[in-house]
Amino acid sequence: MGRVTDTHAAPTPSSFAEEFLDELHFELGVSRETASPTDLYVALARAVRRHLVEGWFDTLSTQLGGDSKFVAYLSAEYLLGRQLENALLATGLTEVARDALDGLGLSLDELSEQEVEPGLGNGGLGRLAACFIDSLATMDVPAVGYGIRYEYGIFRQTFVDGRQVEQADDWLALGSPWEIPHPEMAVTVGFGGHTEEPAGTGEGTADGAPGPDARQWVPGWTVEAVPYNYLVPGYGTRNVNTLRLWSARATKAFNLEIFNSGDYEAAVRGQTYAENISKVLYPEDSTPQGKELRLQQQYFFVAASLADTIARALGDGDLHALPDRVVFQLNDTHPVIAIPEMMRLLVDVHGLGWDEAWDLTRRSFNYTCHTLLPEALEIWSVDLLGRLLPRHLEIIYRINEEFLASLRDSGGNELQVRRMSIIQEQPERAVRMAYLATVGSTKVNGVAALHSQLLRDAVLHDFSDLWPEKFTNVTNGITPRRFVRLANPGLSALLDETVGTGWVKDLDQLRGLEAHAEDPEFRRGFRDVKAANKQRLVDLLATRDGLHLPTDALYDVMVKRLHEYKRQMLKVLHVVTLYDQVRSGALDPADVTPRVVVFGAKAAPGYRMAKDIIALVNAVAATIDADPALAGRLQIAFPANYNVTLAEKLIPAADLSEQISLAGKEASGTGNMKFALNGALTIGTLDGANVEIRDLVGDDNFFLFGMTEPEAEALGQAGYDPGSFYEQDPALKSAIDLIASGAFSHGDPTAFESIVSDLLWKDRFMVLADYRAYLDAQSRVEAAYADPDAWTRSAILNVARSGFFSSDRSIRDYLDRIWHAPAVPARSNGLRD
Ligand code: CR6
Repeated sequence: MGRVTDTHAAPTPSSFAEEFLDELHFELGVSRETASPTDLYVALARAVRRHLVEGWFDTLSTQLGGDSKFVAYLSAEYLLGRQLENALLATGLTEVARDALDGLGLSLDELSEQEVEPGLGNGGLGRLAACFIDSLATMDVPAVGYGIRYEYGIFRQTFVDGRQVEQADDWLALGSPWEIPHPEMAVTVGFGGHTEEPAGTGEGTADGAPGPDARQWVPGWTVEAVPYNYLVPGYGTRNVNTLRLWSARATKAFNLEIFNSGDYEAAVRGQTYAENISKVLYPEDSTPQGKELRLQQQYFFVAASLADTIARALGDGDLHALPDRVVFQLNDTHPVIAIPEMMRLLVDVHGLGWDEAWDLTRRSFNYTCHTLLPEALEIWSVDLLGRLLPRHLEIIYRINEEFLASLRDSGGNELQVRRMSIIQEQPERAVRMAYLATVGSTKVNGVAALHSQLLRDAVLHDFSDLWPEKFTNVTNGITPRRFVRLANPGLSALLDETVGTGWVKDLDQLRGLEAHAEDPEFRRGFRDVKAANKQRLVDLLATRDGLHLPTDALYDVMVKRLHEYKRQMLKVLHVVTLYDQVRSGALDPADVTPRVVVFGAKAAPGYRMAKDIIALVNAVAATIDADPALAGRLQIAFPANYNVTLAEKLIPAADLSEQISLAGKEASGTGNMKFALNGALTIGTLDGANVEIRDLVGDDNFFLFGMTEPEAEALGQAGYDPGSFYEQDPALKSAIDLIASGAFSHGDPTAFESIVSDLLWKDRFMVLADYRAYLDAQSRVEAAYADPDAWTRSAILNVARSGFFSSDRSIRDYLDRIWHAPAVPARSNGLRD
């Protein structure tokens, strides 16, 4: 880095301006006159980053020096969102930077807009990981987030003729000022090859000699994992934690061998092959595809992270101290190959006996399950695993053998043994990663109370019978820094005035708002904030998407990945019904509550039905737009490429939050929490964390509808017939017939045939069964919205009572129930003195 920055003296606009220009001139090598907006942004980001580094050094030296325990969060996804504003907030430099830039004739807000968000995740799971590392840093917990530095994150979505088209997300194209690469710290990761007897087997000595259970893995090829550090600043603390993302690079040996054989082209091909590993994020949310490259990605980052963790936790220390020094959290099944990898390290590399190694491994790992859909539980064929990771497959077999033997010993019958086997036999032999995770972990948690209950009762029922104490719940949360403080400055100012500024770190303080829900003055202020947020959104969507939207309408928002279980179709049927009723004269347009229905959703590129639903939403939007009868009354806005950046503008503008999944299918949801905390009322089913939201905000302030999970289950058991709902409800029949008639597809009745026939004949997620209840609930929404004062009161109570959904609380729960890793506040090290 160019010059030493004196971070002891509080930065002033002029010292900050100097740092900014230093970066621009001496690091980027461009002058003020020739700098592009991107150059200016990058210089700004780097100037801000300087102010994180000292806290980061202090954090590292405090944590590494002592004998504290640290959390290693293993996650294949981190959906970070933009970094600049968050870093400014954490360093308290927002106003200094703004003034500094003003003085140079530049605008902080305009430069912030240049940042391309790192979209290294698909949806809720990746965003949860990002919220968790924010909370860990804020709470001074020693923690490292480990993951993959995908060269291409989640695709950019555009619409062509209303259909989704994916474009590569080259987020690194203009440089990435937030990362610090360390090629000199690369870790070698092996793949393929075979296993053999190690030399000197049976000697079982310490110091790395092979123990009695050791095998020697001779990989067929290797790649290097290069760490890239991202600084994760805590809010209101000196602490700056690390997010370490691994990037794949070809090893020299890998290339040389082929190169020496004279085939230059093959050598380069090899390099490309190796580097493919971290090339692209798989765009499936919840439903994995089981591709070989995906398993390579998983093992790649896990192997590098474990090597790193052991070095960090133990240095040259005693392996037996491992569970006291580090606790691994497996974010879903994606990193579960870490369990056999840890066994391999302990048994084959460090010479521990099997039983001892297994004890240490189990005590160090914990597993979070994020799903209820059976198709979302990862399974790897033994064929593929054996080819890619032969030693790991042997280890998994032995883990399974011993586990099944223990089941039989304790009287388990063969049926039970078969059900619980880590290896499934049909339709092909494959490893059930969720079972491996459960057997190899101390604690298994679900992500909302209902979800954890269903894990115990259904998905992992046999295991919870066997080990009831292993199962626990940690309800998800969201960071109030990004999703309230930064996303909703108007509300934040109002909160500061009303309950003080402590809420940003202690969200329970929002309770103090309750008393003000009855105060007309406060309500007016609250309403003004919502109106300003709508205006901000309308302005943004006008420039971003060319949409023309009213501000004086109910903003009804459904943003999340497109998935049948989330039931965007139910929302479409509601809109189509309104349109249909106006069209047929059954409903006077003057009686329609002015409403803007906002959708935001990406579909997995190979998910046909999801893409058809996107096309239908756009088609309905266009048809309604073209109909003067609905002008100013009903409109659909579907901005393309929903991402974290857009969410930060959309959520604060919402009046109504759509959380309408079939009960028993959405593990938790986290968007639901963001909306409630920004003063939207939820219309929702009793699913995931909706249950807890409703318990907390009160039934009067929540629009509940639809079947409960046991009801949906019973209907399925009884033989669900969607056609009977269609036949019995004229409005539903008419809406579906309208879609089938081609009314939204220029008269082409085939355009949405796949959707219509699926609804009528299959409807796996029971959209039709909940249609009537949903429409009734929407009528209750309209009635409530007609009374602005009562609505505002409910919205205020939603904010006041949702403090529980801070990710700080989630982390506290993880600490108390699972991790037991005390906070270690960073001590100033006087590094620059
Ligand atoms: N798709 C769940 O479906 C949950 C998040 C985070 C999900 C969602 O309900 O809120 O995880 N699951 O826990 C998976 O990704 C497997 C998700 O984001």
